[in-house]
Amino acid sequence: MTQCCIALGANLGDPARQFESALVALHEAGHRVLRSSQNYVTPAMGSEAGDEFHNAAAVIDTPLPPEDFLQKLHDIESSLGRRRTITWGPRSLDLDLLFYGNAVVQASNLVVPHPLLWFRRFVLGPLNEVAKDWMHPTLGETVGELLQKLNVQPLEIEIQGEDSTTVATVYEALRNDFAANSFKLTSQPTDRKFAVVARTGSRPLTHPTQPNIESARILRRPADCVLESFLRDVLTAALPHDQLLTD
Ligand code: PH2
Ligand code: MG
Ligand code: MG
Repeated sequence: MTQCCIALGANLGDPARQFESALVALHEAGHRVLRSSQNYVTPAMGSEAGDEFHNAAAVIDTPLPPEDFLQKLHDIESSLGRRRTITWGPRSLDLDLLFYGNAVVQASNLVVPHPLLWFRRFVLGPLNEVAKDWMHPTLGETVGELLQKLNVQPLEIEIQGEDSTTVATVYEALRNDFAANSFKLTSQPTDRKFAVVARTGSRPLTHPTQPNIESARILRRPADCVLESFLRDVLTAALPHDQLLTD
């Protein structure tokens, strides 16, 4: 058995029931659900993501190797009604593998730890409830520490490959959508930064914002992705919001 962390997300149907059914299905398939968080209502990240999400996290003991466990999660998503249509579109159930023990896996179909978890409050918030002291195997920080980093304001983001005028213009376009002084953009390298946005020539195989494991605080922006909307997604995921719990 290997201890794993998973994230649960949904913004269609009855999220609380879908989460419950997913955990029951895992149990019935020979897993142990060691802990599960409350359900959090979180602002949707992504302009096509739809309404606000419900998010949760759980610690699961699995008898399966990583690829098979991921396949099991996908099977449960499908059996509970998920239809894969648009990337980041509304969904009735999304089950993501966050940690698999302290394994580091970088295969074409599976990247563990989940490469985007470190800036997503909708993942770290629930995860902090069930696995606060879990050590991120490549960042060398616990879940609690990663969440703390999201609370340091302003969040400073270095934008590579853009001049200061462009960065200032993008800041002006975004600032009214988020709390005053909650973030800062710079075109200059600094050491106190929260993240770096780097450009990639071509769209990565996996996901537009998926960074490489070895440069985990780097957000890779594909050349065809508009800086303003890219940053809006990152800030929506990272910055504090009204905290609503359900059930
Ligand atoms: N999942 C996405 C896209 N956007 N936003 C929130 N708040 N929560 C999610 O789980 C989520 C999202 C793609 O998996
Ligand atoms: Mg997801
Ligand atoms: Mg997913």
